[in-house]
Amino acid sequence: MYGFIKKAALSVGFDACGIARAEALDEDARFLRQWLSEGKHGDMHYLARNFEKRTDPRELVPGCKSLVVTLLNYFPARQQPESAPKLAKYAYPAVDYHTVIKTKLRELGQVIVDKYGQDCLSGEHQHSFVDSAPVLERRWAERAGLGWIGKNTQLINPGFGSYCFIGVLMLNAEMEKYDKPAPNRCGSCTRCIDACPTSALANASMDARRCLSYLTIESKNEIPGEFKTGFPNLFLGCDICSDDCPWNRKKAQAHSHSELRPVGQIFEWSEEDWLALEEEEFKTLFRHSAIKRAGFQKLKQNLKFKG
Ligand code: B12
Ligand code: SF4
Ligand code: SF4
Repeated sequence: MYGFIKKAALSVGFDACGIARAEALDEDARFLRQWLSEGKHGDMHYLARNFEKRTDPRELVPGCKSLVVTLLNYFPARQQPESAPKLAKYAYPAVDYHTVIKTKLRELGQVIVDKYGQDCLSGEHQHSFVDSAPVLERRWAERAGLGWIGKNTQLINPGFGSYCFIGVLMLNAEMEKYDKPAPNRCGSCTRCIDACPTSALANASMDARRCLSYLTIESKNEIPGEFKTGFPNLFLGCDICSDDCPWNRKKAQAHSHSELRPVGQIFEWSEEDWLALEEEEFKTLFRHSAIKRAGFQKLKQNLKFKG
């Protein structure tokens, strides 16, 4: 079953797949509790909910015995011009990655059910997850041998770096074997910590309240004035600590997933074009895109936030 699932994941279009045994993440639970108690999650209150489910997948999906973890490389072949305000690369595709990955996970689930029967999935529960459920996806990817969690808190795959989305399929079946966690290969490097313009990273952990990705996407409030000095030329998400990581510099390779085709305009538009963008056009152009999550008003606010 182990070998069949790993092959099937590649055949539905994922770039890598690993399988981990379902168990409680006790060490992560301790870390997460502390992280939350320090308020490092900011206004992302959902991270404090469902603590038991978040730290033990068997609480989320009763009967879960194995986690099939998949990676989808999203490093783009083309990037925005240097002079334009930057979107993080995850937001380039015209179709939101949640939709793309959910579709592939469903296909994978079906291939597994066709071969091993419906009992592989637990009853009426949801089985496939990407981003929006209480699942510690990076830790599970690490446990499934797909890479390690770097000092920038990103999952780094030794073959193609960290520009990859993580998907998880929970199964009601034991495997004959499981993958082993990959060793951490950050070594003495501190490039991500040094590159972060807001000092959001320390001790392989993040204070999300200081992260530009949080401030430009997740936070409902205006970006605090203290970040004005040296604010980089970006307006939605942040890739600075990923761009600077030597593993991405050496290993990132352009994806060839047609489902992740970018919105063409992002390569043409200057700052003036972004500022002139009206809500109706925004809604049409980005109707299926991950940019929608931040919303038009937030995008405009971010564009105007300058030091
Ligand atoms: C909340 C969230 C954010 C927040 C907070 C980020 C953070 N570091 O927690 C914000 C908005 C800042 C964010 C930003 C980004 N995100 Co985000 N985010 C998430 C989300 C929804 C939950 C993450 C979470 O649980 N955070 C809580 C912290 C405490 O958990 P954690 O960092 O995973 O740490 C756990 C372990 O690593 C461990 N741990 C961590 N540090 C330490 C230290 C010690 C000593 C110990 C013992 C344990 C330990 O304990 C923790 C609890 O288990 C996940 C999806 C998911 N459900 O997992 C996506 C996810 C992590 N994000 C993703 C992406 C792509 C991004 C961005 C690149 C987007 C962008 N370009 O702007 C940036 C990257 C910023 C960065 N440097 O991490 C991808 C990551 C892919 C990858 N290769 O790693 C995910 C997995 C979504 C997906 N399905 O693909 N994100
Ligand atoms: S994403 Fe940007 S702001 Fe957030 S930790 Fe990385 S470099 Fe810092
Ligand atoms: S920049 Fe260096 S320390 Fe940071 S994640 Fe990459 S290898 Fe690790």
